[in-house]
Amino acid sequence: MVNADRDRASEQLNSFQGTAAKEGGPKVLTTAHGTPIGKKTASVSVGRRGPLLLQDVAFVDEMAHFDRERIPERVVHAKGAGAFGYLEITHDITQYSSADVFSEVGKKTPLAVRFSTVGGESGSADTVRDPRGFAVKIYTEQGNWDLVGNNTPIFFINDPIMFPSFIHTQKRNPATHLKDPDMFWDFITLRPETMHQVSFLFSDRGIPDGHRHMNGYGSHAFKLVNKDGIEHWVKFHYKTDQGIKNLPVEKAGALSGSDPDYSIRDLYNAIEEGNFPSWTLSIQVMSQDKVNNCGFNPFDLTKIWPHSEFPLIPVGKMVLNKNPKNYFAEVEQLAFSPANMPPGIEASPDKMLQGRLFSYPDTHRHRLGPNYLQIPVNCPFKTRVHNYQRDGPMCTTDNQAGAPNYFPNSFSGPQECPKAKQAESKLVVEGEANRYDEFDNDTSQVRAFWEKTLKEEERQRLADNIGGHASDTQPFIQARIVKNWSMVCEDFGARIRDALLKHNTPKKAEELKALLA
Ligand code: HDE
Repeated sequence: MVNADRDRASEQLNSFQGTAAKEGGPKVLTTAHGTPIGKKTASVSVGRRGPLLLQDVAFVDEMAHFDRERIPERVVHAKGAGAFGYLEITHDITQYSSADVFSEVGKKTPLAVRFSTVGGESGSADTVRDPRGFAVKIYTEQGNWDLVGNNTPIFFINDPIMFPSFIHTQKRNPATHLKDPDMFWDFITLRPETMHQVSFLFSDRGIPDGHRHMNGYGSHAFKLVNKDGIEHWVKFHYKTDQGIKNLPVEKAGALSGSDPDYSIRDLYNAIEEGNFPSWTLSIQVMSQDKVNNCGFNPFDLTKIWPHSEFPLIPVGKMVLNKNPKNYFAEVEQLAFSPANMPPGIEASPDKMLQGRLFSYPDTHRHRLGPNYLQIPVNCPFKTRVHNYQRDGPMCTTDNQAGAPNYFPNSFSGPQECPKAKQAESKLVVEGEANRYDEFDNDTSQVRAFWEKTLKEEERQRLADNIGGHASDTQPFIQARIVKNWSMVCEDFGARIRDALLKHNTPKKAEELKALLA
């Protein structure tokens, strides 16, 4: 019986019981190899007081599996919530892309989504200040298309070689095993390209109110290719139809203690109640000509494409209408990769994207094993996989039975697809191979965010949030924060300085003043 006075997440077990009753009541308990178990609450012991016998197969079966329950959690984005639904195309963009998913207005394609925080472990609180992951896997008839984005259109860095170091600064200090603000702000201030994303992160949008009230961004530029081989560069945007809602800092802090799973619960309940969240998918489009004449590098992930110049073009609607039946099977094992793109959608030269094309499948092979694409939630079930890959741990399919395992062959093994060959764009590149470590000193987009996007009270909260968080760092790092943000705008830097002076101990405030004098 379901109790109406409790939320749907709390009532999950009652709801299972209701379904089981309709299906004839509880099933017979068995070992993993299917043998019925007569007594589950006692192991076989010699006499009342033990010892135990190794011949108690049911005990060994249970314990040995328990000993292996954990797989490595995601190194980033470990805490998350998943759901299922569909993408419905509402506008024709076949002039830009030949991808089957966009082929006709009204077309619906099933998908899986996972929202997440980034830095914390899988048991960490949902309401922390952190970017949110916004990963969408669309099961298209031409294979899976994964858009593995965040709730921000930009990122901290623009070269993937910096990513492990950057992430380490958000993790625990190697000796104390504590979060360490010195590590974070030291790195941030040594790499000024982070300022755009840090300014976004410490603004009100840095703590979304659950996962339903935030936007998602593909963030990188991608290339769309149409049926005639014409190419355009695009950015993908998922705008929430629920409206943006953020949590005030105090409420978020309180929730971290009282309901650390706030966002998971909110999403689960909304879907269970039939209040299906949705997002509007749009693209920004840039021609090659524009790329050549753009005042900034449009493939630099620390930059946005201004909407005034590159307006949103509507594409479709994403609706989430189904909760996972089992979290581990369908969410923990969900494996996204920006490298999963059907013909008609391709990578851009964005260095971060290029680095990610390698990193994600690599991580999945480590976390889930080389046959991770056979796991139902990862399997491109709208098509069939035919290739020359075989064997490996945990092969759970027929391993492509008797089909030839080498190519080329004369025995009807899978053949190349001329249409896919035709759809693939040609890439012309030239240049000197080098390690280009350059901050282009262009802070104009951060300044525009501060001056034009934010209202007065939002500006003050942003400066306070930075000052409050960074007041735990050493004065020499604080001085660098003020110096860097003053490069964006004198007013921005001055307000952070004031916030630091307010939050610092009197001794640190004096030291900071001396350093800035
Ligand atoms: Fe990720 N990222 N990332 N990332 N990322 C992972 O993949 C990585 C980046 C994002 O719900 C990992 O399966 C590198 C940008 C999301 O399962 C890992 C770089 C953006 C998720 C990984 C980046 C993201 C991940 C960890 C720098 C937004 C969660 C476990 C080049 C545009 C997906 C895993 C989910 C997860 C690597 C930067 C989004 C290690 C090397 C930029 C939403 O592979």
